[in-house]
Amino acid sequence: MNVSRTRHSVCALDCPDACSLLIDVDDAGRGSRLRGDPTHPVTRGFLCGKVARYLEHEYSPDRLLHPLRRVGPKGEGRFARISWDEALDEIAARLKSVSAEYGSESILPYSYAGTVGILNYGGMDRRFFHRLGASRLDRTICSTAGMAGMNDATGHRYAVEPEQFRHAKLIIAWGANILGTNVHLWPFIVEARRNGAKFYTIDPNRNRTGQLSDRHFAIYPGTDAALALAMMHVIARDGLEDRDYVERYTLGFAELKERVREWTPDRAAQLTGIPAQDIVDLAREYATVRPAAIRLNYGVQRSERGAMSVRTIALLPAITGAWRDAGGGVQLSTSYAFQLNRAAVEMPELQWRSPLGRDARIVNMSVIGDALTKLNDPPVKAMVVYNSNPAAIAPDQNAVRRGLRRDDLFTVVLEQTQTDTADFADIVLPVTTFLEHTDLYTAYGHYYLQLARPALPAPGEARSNQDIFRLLAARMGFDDPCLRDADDDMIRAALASGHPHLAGITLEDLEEHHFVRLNIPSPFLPFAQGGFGTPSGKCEFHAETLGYTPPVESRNGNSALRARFPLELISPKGDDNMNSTMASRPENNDWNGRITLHPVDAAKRGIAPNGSVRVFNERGECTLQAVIAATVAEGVVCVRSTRWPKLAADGMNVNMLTSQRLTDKGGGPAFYSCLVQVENKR
Ligand SMILES: Nc1nc2c(c(=O)[nH]1)N[C@H]1C(S)=C(S)[C@@H](COP(=O)(O)OP(=O)(O)OC[C@H]3O[C@@H](n4cnc5c(=O)[nH]c(N)nc54)[C@H](O)[C@@H]3O)O[C@H]1N2
Ligand SMILES: Nc1nc2c(c(=O)[nH]1)N[C@H]1C(S)=C(S)[C@@H](COP(=O)(O)OP(=O)(O)OC[C@H]3O[C@@H](n4cnc5c(=O)[nH]c(N)nc54)[C@H](O)[C@@H]3O)O[C@H]1N2
Ligand code: SF4
Ligand SMILES: [Mo]
Repeated sequence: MNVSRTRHSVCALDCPDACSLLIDVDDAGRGSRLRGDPTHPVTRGFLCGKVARYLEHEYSPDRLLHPLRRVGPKGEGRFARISWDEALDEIAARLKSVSAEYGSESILPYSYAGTVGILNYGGMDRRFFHRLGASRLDRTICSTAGMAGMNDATGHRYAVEPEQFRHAKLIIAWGANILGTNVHLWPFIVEARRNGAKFYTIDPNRNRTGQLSDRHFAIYPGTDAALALAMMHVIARDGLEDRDYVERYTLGFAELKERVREWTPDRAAQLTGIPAQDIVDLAREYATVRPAAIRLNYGVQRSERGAMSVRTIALLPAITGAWRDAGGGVQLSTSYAFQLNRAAVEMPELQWRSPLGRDARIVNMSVIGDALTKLNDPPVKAMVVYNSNPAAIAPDQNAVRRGLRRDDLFTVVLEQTQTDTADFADIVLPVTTFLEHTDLYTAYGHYYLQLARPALPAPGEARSNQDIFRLLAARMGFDDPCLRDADDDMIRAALASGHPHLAGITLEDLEEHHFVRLNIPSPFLPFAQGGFGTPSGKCEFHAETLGYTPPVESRNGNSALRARFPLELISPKGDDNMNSTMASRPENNDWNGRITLHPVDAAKRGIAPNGSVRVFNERGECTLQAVIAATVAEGVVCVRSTRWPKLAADGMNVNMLTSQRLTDKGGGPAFYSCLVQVENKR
């Protein structure tokens, strides 16, 4: 292989690690090898198994190369090639007519994080839809409940930096499958353990990470707040709080102490399934071993009380003073530190030049099923989908599909491959991968800002989201110069926020160095001396609003529902796919088509290993293969997400079962609060 040069890029998948990549490119411009950048302090020269093989996707015969128009019924997947001119003309004409007849808010963008690059995630598309007066999408599908909880706990949603985990003496992965979803944190944990640290996991599923821990706490789904409150009970009862930290930097500890008096380990044991003595041990150890780091990931907040779960957990380090130490505190997400000028990128003020002349209504993406089938003020008549695959990843698929099948809904899908969602499109537009376009990258698992330039040519007629929305704006006749801004103009606008974390960081720096650390101290100890984003600047406990309510769909929730659907279903991430991205690889399709049951639950139902089972509830059903293992507790079942429905024999995946019920705060989906029944398939 003739490697003519090595180029830089950044992995754009929705992963905390935001890896810095190196790609070998031969004389013909073809990429031959991908590897992690050894100079990046968190990537450290390696990639996860998924993206090490990304060139298979890049050069896959399944890549979409030309615009397509649907020629068969919706969902069937029959399309014919058309030119870009025809595609753009048709889209512009349809958007105009829908807007004229039903109002511009009948148009809905639907997107999430197929790429997390600032521009292609949310740049020219936002400007375009603002100018059009389209409905605004509330992008809640992943993390908003956790953000709300973290915000309640800390005000500023900062996090322990990954590099500091090496100094910890106790590390708790709390609803965080580190080996599967955040593997670049792992080497720091290995280093800490070599220096004597203990590593614990708190998770309803004893996955690879749990199997490698020193101790695993098999918590029942959605009961984390009860555990955290009982830990507070033990810490306060035994006087293990950091009195100095509590006095200087927190507010309301006396009331908190009173409030958690009722949260005895026995009471929490009933709810969480973790024995009372284990809760006592965990609380004592957490309060006395320093530094103590909690890696809290988003798994915890995909339950009905997800925000409260995150909030109570994130209060723990303020009680024990863990925030003082390098390697102490909580990491949920580092993203808050990237204080870019998003408004300059998205330009919400363009809404005032739209036919509406005001801010448009907001539609929550987590209830897209209802939005497409029930909204009436006005109904959704046109939808433009990009960076997302709602026909696989959105909850309550039967509702979603009823919506997507509507013949009076005009649907445009911007995609790399022919997903289930693309099968429902009227027009499909081929898009680039992150190796083929420019973008600016933040991260949610480290503190380095990165730039990527195209490393490979786009195949066929594929274009970036940025280019497509510029073209569409022109076709619609919008003459605002900002709808023609170049990528680099928008990156400069993003960097010019005036925030001290970005001071002095320029496009030229990023061009030269590829990644640049934010202007934050090293180590970054955001709350070592208070500094919380609250009115008092202290961590405010607000004990009167703390508490635990079981999810409706859980073993302690609605008993009538539980009598019919006695099993708690969680559907966490697959290790080797990224949501539905790369879930079409045969081995992932196979893995994601299995359900793990506890041996007792399997025996009760006469289910044999590898047997075909029907999993169902009031919303839908799905056929899966049984795996029988005590990696889940009795009463809990687990399916990896997210299979491509069209690759399953019955055309269904786990989201046939999940509900459109929203979290306590943040309007997120309660994917992991889901009751089902399982029986042998007849
Ligand atoms: N390999 C891989 N990596 C990914 C992704 C992927 O699909 N695959 N997805 C990316 C995305 S979009 C995100 S948001 C992140 C998410 O990253 P994570 O939050 O780490 O992923 P999840 O699998 O959602 O949940 C983490 C763990 O929480 C557990 N869990 C479920 N319910 C509960 C509960 O009630 N309490 C507790 N304590 N634990 C619970 C699950 O069993 C799982 O092991 O990962 C990103 N990285
Ligand atoms: N049951 C269950 N459901 C879940 C979850 C779960 O844990 N369990 N997790 C939820 C979470 S946390 C999330 S974040 C969502 C994720 O849901 P999505 O954000 O929909 O993520 P993906 O399934 O990866 O689909 C992203 C799509 O974007 C495309 N894409 C990539 N780059 C580009 C680009 O530059 N332009 C365009 N136009 N398209 C691009 C990819 O080809 C891919 O088809 O799923 C949610 N659904
Ligand atoms: S998916 Fe995550 S771990 Fe894998 S290469 Fe991308 S950023 Fe790195
Ligand atoms: Mo996510």
